[in-house]
Amino acid sequence: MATRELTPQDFETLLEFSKTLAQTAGKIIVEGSNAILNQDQGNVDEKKNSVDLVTQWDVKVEEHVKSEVAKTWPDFHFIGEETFSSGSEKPSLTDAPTFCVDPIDGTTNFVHGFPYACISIGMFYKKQPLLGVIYNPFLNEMYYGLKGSGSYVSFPYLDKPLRLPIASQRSLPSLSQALIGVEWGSDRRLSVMQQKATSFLRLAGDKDEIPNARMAHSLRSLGSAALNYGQIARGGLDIYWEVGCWPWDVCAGIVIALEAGCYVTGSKNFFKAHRHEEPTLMTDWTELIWGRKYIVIRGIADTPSEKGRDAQRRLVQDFYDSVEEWDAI
Ligand code: LIP
Repeated sequence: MATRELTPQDFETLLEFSKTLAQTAGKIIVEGSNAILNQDQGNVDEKKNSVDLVTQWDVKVEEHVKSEVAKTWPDFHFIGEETFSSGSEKPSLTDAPTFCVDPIDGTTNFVHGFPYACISIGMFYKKQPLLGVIYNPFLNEMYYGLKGSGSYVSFPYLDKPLRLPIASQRSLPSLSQALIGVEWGSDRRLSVMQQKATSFLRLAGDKDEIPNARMAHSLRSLGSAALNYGQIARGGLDIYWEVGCWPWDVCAGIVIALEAGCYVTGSKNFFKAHRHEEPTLMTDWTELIWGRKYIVIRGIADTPSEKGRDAQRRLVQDFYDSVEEWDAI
C-alpha cells in the first residue's frame, strides 16, 4: 500500500486530535489512580520483575487510545507499550504515519500516588518524530510540540500556553553547574546497579576525592521518562540520561525537546558516529529510537566563544566520559 502523504493541515489536525485524546485518557488515568489507591494496590501486576509494574489501567488507557486512533485514522500504524508487551514483534519504523504511545508513563509513581505520571502520545512519519503530547492529569500540565512549529506547555493557572523553553536560554559552562535527571529503571542486576551507582557517584560526587567526578549541582529522578523530557524542554533540568527506556517513553518527548532547542542523541557509540549531524535534520530515527539509550540536554545560549549546539555536544561528550554504559534488557 502506498504511504499516505500528510499535509501541514493534517499535522495540525493530528496535534489537536492527540491533545484531546490525551485529556480523555487523563480522566481514565485519574480514575485508575483513585481505584488503585483505594484497593490497596490489588490490581498491580509485574512484568519482567517485581519493580517493572503494569496495571489494568495501563491496558485500559492503551485500548482507549488505540480504538480512538483506529476510528479516526484507520490506516495509521500503532506502537504501544502494552500492545508490544503482550507479545507482538518489535515493530519497525516505516514511512507510514505511526502513533507511538505510552498509556501511563511513570507507572510506579501511578501505583504509589506520586503525582508524576502521564500519557505520552508521539507520532513518527517517514521514520522521523513528527509530533508529541505529554499530559500529566494529576497536575493538569500538558507539553506538546509539532516538528517545525515549536513546542509549548500549558498550566492550569495560565490562560495561554507558554512557548518552550519557558525562560530564555542560559549558558551552561560545565556539568558542575547542572541539574541532572537520572532514573533507577527496572533493571536491578548487580552488575548494572554497580555501573549505575558508579555513574551517579561520579556525576554527583566530590571532585577532590572521587576520580573522574563532576560534582553536579544535584541529581533528580522524576520516575517518568516523558516528564523528564518535558523538564528538559522547559529548562528545569539541564540533562537527562537513561539506559533501558523504549520508543514510547521518548518519542513525544524528543519532538518537544528538539523544538525547544534541545540536543538529543543515543548511546555512546551512536553519539560518536553521529555527533556532527544536526538531530533536527536526521532522516531515519530507527537506530536511535530502538537503541534503548538516550540522552537529552537543554537549549544553551551562544556565547562569543562557543555556539550553543557546540556547548551541548561538548557537555554530552563530558557526560559520556564520566558515566558507564551497559546493555538494556
Ligand atoms: C518507565 C519510565 C521511567 C524509567 C523506566 C520505565 P513506565 O516507564 O518512564 O522513567 O526509569 O525504565 O521505562 O514503565 O512507567 O511506562
